Amino acid sequence: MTSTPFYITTAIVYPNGDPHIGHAYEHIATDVMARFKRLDGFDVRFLTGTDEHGQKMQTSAEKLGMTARELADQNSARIQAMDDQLGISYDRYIRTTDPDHYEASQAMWKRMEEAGDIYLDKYEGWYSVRDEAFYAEDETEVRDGVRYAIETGTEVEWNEEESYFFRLSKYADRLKELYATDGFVYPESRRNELAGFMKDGLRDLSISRTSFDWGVPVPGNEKHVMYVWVDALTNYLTGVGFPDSNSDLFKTYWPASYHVIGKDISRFHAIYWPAFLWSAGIELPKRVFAHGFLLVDGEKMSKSIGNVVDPVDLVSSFGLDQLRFFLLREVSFGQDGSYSAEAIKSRINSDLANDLGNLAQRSLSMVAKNCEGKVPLHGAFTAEDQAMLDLANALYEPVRADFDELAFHKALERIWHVVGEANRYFTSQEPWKLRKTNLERMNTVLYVTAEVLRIVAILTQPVMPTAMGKMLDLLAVSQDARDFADLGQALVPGAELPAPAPIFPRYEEPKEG
Ligand code: ME8
Repeated sequence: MTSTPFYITTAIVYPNGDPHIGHAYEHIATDVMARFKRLDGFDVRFLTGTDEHGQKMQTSAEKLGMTARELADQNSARIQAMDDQLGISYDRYIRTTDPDHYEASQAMWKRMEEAGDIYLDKYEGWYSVRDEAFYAEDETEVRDGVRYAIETGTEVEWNEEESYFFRLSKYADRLKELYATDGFVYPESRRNELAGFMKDGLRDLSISRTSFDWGVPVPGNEKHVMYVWVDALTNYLTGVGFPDSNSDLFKTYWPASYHVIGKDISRFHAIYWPAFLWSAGIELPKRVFAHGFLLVDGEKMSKSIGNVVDPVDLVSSFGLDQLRFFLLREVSFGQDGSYSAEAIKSRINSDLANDLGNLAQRSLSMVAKNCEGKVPLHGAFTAEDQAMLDLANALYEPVRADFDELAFHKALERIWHVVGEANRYFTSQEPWKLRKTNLERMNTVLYVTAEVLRIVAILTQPVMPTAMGKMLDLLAVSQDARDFADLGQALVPGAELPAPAPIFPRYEEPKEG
């Protein structure tokens, strides 16, 4: 049986500065989804990388006395190193300076040109280098003599140059129809924002620049480089072998199942991108999910406030799986959420150390001492035993439905509800007393608890791959019995178990000095 393809992407990061926890958040969430789908039997392709062209990169490099390429090389490597430290299981790390990406971007341009959608004119208007975006006059405001984009608060500058334009206006009705008949953009609240943006129709879009040269050359007119978003969006196609649309890679994985992006770039993904693809005669991705922003202690991260959080530091302080769990459990993916050191410590100590870690430690150390270190031989299940097992066995379907909507926090809440029930079950059955009065009952309670731990660990692997892998080791679940298709394969009584070891230590403040 061939498995269903699932192609998922993150936004590609501008390597003009240090990667921060907002990038880590998006990459972790997308990684969790990729891992979930692999365990669920899908044929997954996962793309992430860096967006290296444009005026922002060129200006940042000049300030540092470097070339744009030097800055891109240096920071792209740092972002990839961050991803590796975060356990991001990408299949390709794309850099928009990769030669095959130049080829893909130029092929995309030619297709849009052949469709009659590109013409040469002059651009006169406002541009924000920080956002790499054009703004109409009524989208800007002047404060203290400086003009800013209202939506993002970034400074804009006046631009006047010869430029190629894309006939975006032609696609306004088709876009409105897309939102009306098909979900396309999620969560739904973002769709309303986009409809607002399009209410007065759409202006044609300037898609090339002549005032700097750090970009993909426009085919046939090398005085121009492409507007960075034209080449940036095309990365999703390069990642599956475009322009060779007959390649196995392209035929298997395009259209993408999900583009995961932040809410600030939904305009580019939900308006420009579908229009470019229609023009080029290429199918649209199935869904764009625009997640919320991660704030730090409730505030927007910024270098001037000095509250930019380095994800690699968080991994050293709290542990990787702990960080991954925290980010997905704490924040509803479609909405803004906040990171704080207090919040992560509290999740580590309550959800991980107390609820799951303690249950595993208490039950498995009893098994080690009283059941010869083997999966206990259980007796007949009582109504309570059966109810506990049924609760755990019923998790898969709704958890899968939550994941299909990228509702990670809901899935984890559901799983942790069962962990809570398992703690109550364990405490109320008092196996430590049964040890003296009814060994068969003790064995059964320990078996049921271990079986619940197995199901919880299998389902939680995408979020905490290392810790859940350890938990499955402790339960002697073999490597080839850890997919969701194996959820129904209950633990075999009598199987030898390794010595128990704690999985989630409590967070303790580091000692002074
Ligand atoms: O926008 N919380 O790059 P980028 C959550 N190169 N997500 C955040 C965030 C925060 N505080 N800050 C940024 C770009 N992000 C373009 C993308 S895609 C073809 C080109 C998210 O480095 C942001 O929303 O500014 C985006 O999805 C990603 O990080 C990269 O941001």
